[in-house]
Amino acid sequence: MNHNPVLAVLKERFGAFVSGEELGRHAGVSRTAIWKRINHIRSLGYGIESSTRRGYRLVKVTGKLIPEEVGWGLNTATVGRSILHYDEVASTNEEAKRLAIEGAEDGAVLIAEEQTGGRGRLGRGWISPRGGIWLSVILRPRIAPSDGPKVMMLAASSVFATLRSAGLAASIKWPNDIIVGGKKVCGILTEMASQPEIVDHIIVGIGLNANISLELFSTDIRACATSLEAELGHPVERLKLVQGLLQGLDVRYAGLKKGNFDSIVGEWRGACGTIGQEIELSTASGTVGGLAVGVDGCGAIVLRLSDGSERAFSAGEVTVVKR
Ligand code: BT5
Repeated sequence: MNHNPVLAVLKERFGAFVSGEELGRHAGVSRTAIWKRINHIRSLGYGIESSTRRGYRLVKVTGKLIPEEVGWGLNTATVGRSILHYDEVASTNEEAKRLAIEGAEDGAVLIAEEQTGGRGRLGRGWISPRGGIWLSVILRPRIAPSDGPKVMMLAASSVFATLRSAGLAASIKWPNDIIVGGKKVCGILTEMASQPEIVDHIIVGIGLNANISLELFSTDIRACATSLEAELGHPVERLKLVQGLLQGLDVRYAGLKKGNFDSIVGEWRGACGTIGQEIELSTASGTVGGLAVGVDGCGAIVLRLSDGSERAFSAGEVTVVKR
């Protein structure tokens, strides 16, 4: 997915000079036209040195999650077929919704370095400074709206698997928080638009606190949030994480399209640290306690109450009761 042959050659030969003539040959343009291309690549944040005699050499790659980086070597069928990058945007989910309505393709990905109006669930906000991974994926599965929650589950499992392969002991907290070291490192916001019988599109918004200093959070948020950098004690390679995540989403999305719902629910359940625990659930109408025995087909949590009855709750904040 690299539409920039000049950049491709410079990357392959990182640190070595490549003549303008050779670059021109790869790009199918004249040696003099290369100058313009080089300036464009510089504007993407790459460091390129030039020498009249020897040509150009790449000395610094961009640290940004631009399509030229994320798409490079990405081996997916659907997710990431098109990638859009924003240096700053209000919310990638908002932007994705707009593009989905305009007909954006299945699997389109939007990534921002920073969000100024990041959104959480139920009208809450999401703090999204530079250093994090803020992205949305537009999915168009041909499924019934009642199967929509499986998309939320496959997204959480993808983040879970990505973090596990990065060596982090992650777990999922119902409904869809990813927890590391007892604190929230990632939140997911899925938003669905559908006809009565069939889904039109689902926006999967993923906010992962990658290289974020916890000082940027208010004391309230700091009490329950963490970042990968804080947990590991060193910055993470965002590019690798994003590519792993998109790959993970792609595989699971292919499964969903084939109707492999059981394996999606099964994987999510296995990763969910909430199921099997005594919890307290605070809902709009009060707090209930019980044993979390599972989730129903709508993604609602099923609690076994003290009288032995079971009840499903579709929203609420979970606190695990320490015994
Ligand atoms: C979520 O909401 O966890 C869903 C967050 C989804 C964010 C992504 S980023 C890309 C895409 N574009 C968007 O605009 N959104 C998505 P919720 O469970 O409602 O959690 C929100 C609450 O978590 C807030 O009220 C804060 O208390 C807290 N919070 C805010 N920013 C946080 C952060 N960066 N890390 C951890 N907690 C945070």
